[in-house]
Amino acid sequence: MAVKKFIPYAPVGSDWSDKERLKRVSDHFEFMNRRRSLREFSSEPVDRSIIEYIIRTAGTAPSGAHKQPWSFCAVSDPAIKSEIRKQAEEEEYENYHGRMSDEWLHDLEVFDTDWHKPFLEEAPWLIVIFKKAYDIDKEGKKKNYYVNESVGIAVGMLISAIHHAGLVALTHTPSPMNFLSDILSRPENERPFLLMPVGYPAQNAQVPDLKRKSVEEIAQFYG
Ligand code: IYR
Repeated sequence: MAVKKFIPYAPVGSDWSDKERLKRVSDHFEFMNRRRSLREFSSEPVDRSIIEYIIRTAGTAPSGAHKQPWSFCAVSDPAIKSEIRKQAEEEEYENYHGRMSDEWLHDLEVFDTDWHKPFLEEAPWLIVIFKKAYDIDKEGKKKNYYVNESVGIAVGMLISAIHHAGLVALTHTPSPMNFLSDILSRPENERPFLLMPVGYPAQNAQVPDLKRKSVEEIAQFYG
């Protein structure tokens, strides 16, 4: 039997008034609503300590049975970035020349994307997120639970921490992306989940003119 050990929860904000709470939550919404995915990065360096804190924040995410089934590989080495770009572009070339359906290509028109991925070299950091399908210890394989949900939540928190730092990112999923395991020499139990260039926006960077769904469109209240 595992030992059950509980400690007191240290509550946050128990002394806030409703007014204060509403102000905080609406300010936070306005702040998060300014986040955009970018494809144009400045090559200005970002301190490793900033990236470390962003990853620490992602590591506070909840996970199935608290297994924390994630691994964040932060790459700033130009030779590794260049190899990642080369192999990602090889896959993306195939995607844009036959592997993606006409409907998919049509849906991507507003983003003006193609198989070229210069941001994979221009951004000062690439954070490659791996999910751990299972863990391995001295006794052998150990099960992880709700791995996609857990890693998805952690990446959401990573994105939010990147925005909080005044940096920008792109959630990029070259497909297939097994090449990332080889380039970064990841163990057999880790599978690539997302590739995220992180840095400052390029000067005069542009983003597509997208609209977000309203709360009425995304929420249903019962009671
Ligand atoms: N992976 C390709 C295509 C692509 C797919 C989706 I879904 C996007 O939201 C954007 C792009 C690429 O990165 O170009």
